[in-house]
Amino acid sequence: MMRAKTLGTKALVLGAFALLALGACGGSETPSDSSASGGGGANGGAQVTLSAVDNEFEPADLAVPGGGEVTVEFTNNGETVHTFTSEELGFDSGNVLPGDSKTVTFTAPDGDTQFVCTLHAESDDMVGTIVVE
Ligand SMILES: [Cu+2]
Repeated sequence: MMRAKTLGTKALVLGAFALLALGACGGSETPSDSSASGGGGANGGAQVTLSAVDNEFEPADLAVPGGGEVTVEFTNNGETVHTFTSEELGFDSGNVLPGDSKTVTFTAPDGDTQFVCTLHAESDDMVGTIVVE
């Protein structure tokens, strides 16, 4: 008698769970649009203040943003007359009496530009620099 041999076929169930690691490292990519390219010429321009004492400007280095109109409120805190003048930029406050102030508007230059008090530039070196940032 032959005994039929039952071949117990062991089915190895391979856990074929191939985890496909998609290259996408989680997280939503936020495309950074750099649409804001340009000189940043905002409407209205910038406003800065400058004062004069006897006999110098405060600050002597007047920082202004580049690329637009700049309005400077110039106040004379000294006891003598002063001016805020730049031949290069074409403005001149004229004489500003002690305690008075005057507003001057100009277009920001490309680079640092000197300004003076016409009354004391030579005698007291009353000069300043518009520093474009
Ligand atoms: Cu002066």
